[in-house]
Amino acid sequence: MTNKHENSKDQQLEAYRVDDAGTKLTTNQGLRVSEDEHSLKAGERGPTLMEDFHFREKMTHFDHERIPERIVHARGYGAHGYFQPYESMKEYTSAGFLQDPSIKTPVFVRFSTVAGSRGSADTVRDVRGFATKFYTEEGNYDLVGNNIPVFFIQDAIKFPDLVHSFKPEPHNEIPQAQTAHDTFWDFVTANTETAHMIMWHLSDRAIPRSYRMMEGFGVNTFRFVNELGKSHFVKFHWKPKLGVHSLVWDEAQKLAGKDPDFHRRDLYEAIEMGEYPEFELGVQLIKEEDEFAFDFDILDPTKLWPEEIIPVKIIGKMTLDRNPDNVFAETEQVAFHLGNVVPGIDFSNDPMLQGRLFSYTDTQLSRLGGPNFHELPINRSVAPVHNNQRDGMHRMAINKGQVSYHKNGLQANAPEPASEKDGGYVHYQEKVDGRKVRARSESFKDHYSQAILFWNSMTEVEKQHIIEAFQFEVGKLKSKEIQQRVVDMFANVDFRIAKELALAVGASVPETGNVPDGSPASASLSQETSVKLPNTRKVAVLADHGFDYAEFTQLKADLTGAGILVEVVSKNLGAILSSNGEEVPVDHTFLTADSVQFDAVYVAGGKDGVTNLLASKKAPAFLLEAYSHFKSVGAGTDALDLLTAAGITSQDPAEGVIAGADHKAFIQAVTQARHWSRIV
Ligand code: HDD
Repeated sequence: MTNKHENSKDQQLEAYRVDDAGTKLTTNQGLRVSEDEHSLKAGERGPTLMEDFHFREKMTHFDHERIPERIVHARGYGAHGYFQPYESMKEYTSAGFLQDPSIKTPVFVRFSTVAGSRGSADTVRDVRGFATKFYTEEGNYDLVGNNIPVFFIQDAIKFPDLVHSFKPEPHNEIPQAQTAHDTFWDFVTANTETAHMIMWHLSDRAIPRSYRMMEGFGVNTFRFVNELGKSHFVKFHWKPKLGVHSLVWDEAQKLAGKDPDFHRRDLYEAIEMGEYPEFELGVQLIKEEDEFAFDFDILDPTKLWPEEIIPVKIIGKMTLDRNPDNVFAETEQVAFHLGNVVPGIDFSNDPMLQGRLFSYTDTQLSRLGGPNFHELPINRSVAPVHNNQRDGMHRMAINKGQVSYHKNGLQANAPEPASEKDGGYVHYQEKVDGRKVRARSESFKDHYSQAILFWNSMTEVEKQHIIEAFQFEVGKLKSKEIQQRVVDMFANVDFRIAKELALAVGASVPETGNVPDGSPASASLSQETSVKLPNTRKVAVLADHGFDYAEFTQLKADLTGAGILVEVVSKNLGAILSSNGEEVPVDHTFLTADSVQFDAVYVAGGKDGVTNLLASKKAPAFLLEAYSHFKSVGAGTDALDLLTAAGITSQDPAEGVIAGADHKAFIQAVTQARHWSRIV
């Protein structure tokens, strides 16, 4: 079902789209150009002439093609879509787009990494940004979140320090898009409020399998206000329909070289093939009067609200169904700001939220070159814009008339402030009483209990990954002193972390851990309980001349029938010939593709085909690498030799090793994604 709201942004963007197909080349002044390969010269071998306006215009524009990248979240990728509520949220908020389940609101989402430059790799260990712009009929509403529900620091004034510590070190600009260096861990150990977020940062959450398979969180505490003026504190969640899944670290590092665009490619391709990513919107709500009812401060952004205590209410779904036409115009120029709210949504006194409210608009002024960035097509509200702001760089609106001030008599006081009943935004009238102090509340002083909660909630495999991530990150440090400080700090979370880290980096093992017994766990924090689906999982089928065509065709039908994507990898591109003379096109060679780009690997059946695969060393290596990343490995009839050549036992096979052309079992294994029992 479509409605006028759903298409409002697309229709607005249509006015700005340019299609160059079938057109004549012109200058920016509309003058047709007769020639575009030679500059205007005094003689064929002579100097270029000043009067060559075409050369000058082309070159000047090129010279200024780049704009400053975002100071954080520089590398990102976006998509259009829509949001639709499941039910009216009238009881809690007057926000128009949350009232009517029949109304679809257009959205634009930008996913990002935080630390790296615009050209860095997608699969680095990092927090992922998850920013959503809702183009509502009441103006733009921006939900600017991350894929981790808490943050490193408690007060926005420390954000520049945090960012300086994780960016490449200033004296040599090394390392790119990594936190495994001295300045970051120096900051962490000097600012122990980071402990909880560090646990998430070193967990599998920081190496997602796909943007489509990660959660999103608004992080800060906001307010919902209903039409009667009643307020609830609210935290926002995005829950992916495909479940929450991750890469393994070795795979993530290899992907950073083999396919630095892994996540953007995944998102782009899924949308192009109609596999639209879906995320449900959830809210946790706390009554205003319960502000102090918990053993943590609900305004502290280093704390989550355990879902067992404050359940997540699922209130709607976002579907991303269209790739941008132009990444620069849309994804790069989009400007988010969590101060972009609509009536019914308001702020809390969370000291990080308060500081963020300044930073986002401010940063766009230098990034997008002046105060008119709201007029860029991707940033334009679909609600009409009328005010007395004027001029500035690149102004596009042509405001008519004599009047540009308020109050006025010459234009009957228009544009006129709207009453609350008429949609005018009225701030929630929270009573505030306090002295001006540079201080932090006592209630923000607990830095460890939720780091412990997170650790307690992990499965054994997830704990192992966290310890290995500690060993990697801290093992890269040059300073022995900082290494020891990390060991000592995380002894406050778990003694095992401290001990295994100390052993790995040659630091002293602390006497004991400092953790209270019987501390709680929260089931929602582990990824292992997440939904597992076969949809859009990618399987590499290794095949060569002489493969069994009937079996291959059946395999492809069975896998694609389950929603799994199948790509053929062989020695050479072109087509491979089956034992009965049928042809199948090859998608990749062993040089152009690697096991890390797939979720599972299958060896096509057929004796001659397998013998041909065995002749190359590449096929067994491909298989073994997938196996070592705990992925499913399958083999068709007569294909066991390749598994044996790879060192993967075929007798008494390990979990996720499916021999004998058992397609059903293979699909189940692929759905499972990783087979952790193989960890020795
Ligand atoms: Fe931020 C960008 C998310 C804390 C200052 N932030 C930015 C983006 C996301 C977040 C997703 C990228 C938006 C896009 O795709 O264009 N930031 C967060 C979250 C935080 C957070 C979830 C913790 C709750 N940020 C934070 C603080 C400050 C900033 C404390 C400063 C006071 N963030 C910025 C910024 C950026 C930004 C400098 C850089 C580019 C931009 O805004 O547009 O203003």
